[in-house]
Amino acid sequence: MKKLLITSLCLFGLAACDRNSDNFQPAAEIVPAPAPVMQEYQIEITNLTLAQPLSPIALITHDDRYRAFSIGDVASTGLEVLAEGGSNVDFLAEVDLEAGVFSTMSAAGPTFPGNTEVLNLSIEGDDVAGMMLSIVSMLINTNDAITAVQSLSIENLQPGEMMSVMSISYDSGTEANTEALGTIPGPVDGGEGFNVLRDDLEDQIRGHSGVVTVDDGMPNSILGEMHRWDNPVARITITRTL
Ligand SMILES: [Ca+2]
Ligand SMILES: [Ca+2]
Repeated sequence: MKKLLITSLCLFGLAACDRNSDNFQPAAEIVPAPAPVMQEYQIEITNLTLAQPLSPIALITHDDRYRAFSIGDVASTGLEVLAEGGSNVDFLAEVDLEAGVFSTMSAAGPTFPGNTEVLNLSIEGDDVAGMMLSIVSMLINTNDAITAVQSLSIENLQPGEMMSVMSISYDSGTEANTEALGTIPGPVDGGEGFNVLRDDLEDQIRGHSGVVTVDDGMPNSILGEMHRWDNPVARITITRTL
């Protein structure tokens, strides 16, 4: 009996050993996820005008499927709100829904003449192929003038390198340039800003012809010669810092 019992235990033991061997799993090795590769950029926007504060800068990263606008376009409602009143909230909400848009950002406040707004952009991922920047802002002592940089490629910018471009002005075409009291949201007037109907005649985005002002014979203009500008409106410097 003893012998049989020993054999039986031995068989059981072998079986148990085999089973344990089959199921043996080494403790899972915990491999930390690789840290994301980051590209970092500093974007400086300098207001070159004498007396045209720029509304909070709207910054968009995207690829070639997106374009903020083209000459001859009818401005979207969001762009009309930005161009007449200076708020970029509706514009960026529209942009966020567009194909090819990676990110949107707004400056916290206006950029006053001579001042420089600094925005910092971090892009997560190991590839910036096709990456572009667009920037839109209103000249707020106007009826509906904007300045913009469109589809600026940053894909070849290496760490430590910088590039600089100038932005010109556009008429959003959503309001006649009456320069009249009550129609301009900037500090020269404190007027209404956005109005979907007011003097909405042209409905076509064009290069801006500039302002006339009371100093150059437009009697009802609340603007003076200080509010004129010659292009460019802003200098945009992009430095890749990482
Ligand atoms: Ca206009
Ligand atoms: Ca309008």
